[in-house]
Amino acid sequence: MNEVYISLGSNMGDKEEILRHAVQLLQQHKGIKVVKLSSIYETDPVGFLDQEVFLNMVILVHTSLSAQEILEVCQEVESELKRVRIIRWGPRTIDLDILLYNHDNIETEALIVPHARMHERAFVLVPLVEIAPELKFPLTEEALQTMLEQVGGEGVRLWKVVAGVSEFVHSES
Ligand code: A4P
Ligand code: MG
Repeated sequence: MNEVYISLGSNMGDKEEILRHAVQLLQQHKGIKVVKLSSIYETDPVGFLDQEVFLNMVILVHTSLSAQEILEVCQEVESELKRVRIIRWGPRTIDLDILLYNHDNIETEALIVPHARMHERAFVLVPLVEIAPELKFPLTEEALQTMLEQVGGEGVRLWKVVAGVSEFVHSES
């Protein structure tokens, strides 16, 4: 069984419903079990600034799939949710990024894990540290908590506490 942390972000339409739908689609996959969800955070856009605020969260899944297979599933979920992307780092209905796959370092043409920019992004580190406070970054063995302290939590606000996986997946907003 592999432990995979995935970051979800949305800043178009009914963002909470889109996050919920993405988690539902992942959960429905027979090789994937969603085991933990962070709270949902409202976050100021990073990169391309002139766009709506995001809702971000991080989930932990247990899976029999390889990292490449998980990437493909994430991309299917993204296209299922009709992601429209015009500008790099610009608005998107949903973006799924693989943050960590076990403690592995992966570098292929399609996939870099740990995610290349996760260590500098409060919108990733705040929810990740919430559900995995003990975790260390695979490349440096630095505590994620320490990395978060260096980045600071600016622009990331707690928006909604999520009760649990089944409550989140089955409730309606
Ligand atoms: N790829 C490589 N490594 C990975 C990985 N670990 N997980 C490749 C997922 N994909 C990975 O991604 C482009 C390619 O990255 C994929 O084909 C895959 O093979 P994409 O999702 O199609 O493109 P993108 O989303 O525009 O780029 P990227 O790099 O995912 O964007 P970022 O860097 O994730 O930035 N501000 C806030 N507050 N909240 C956000 O969620 N998100 C972004 C997106 C910018 N600003 C944001 C947020
Ligand atoms: Mg992406």
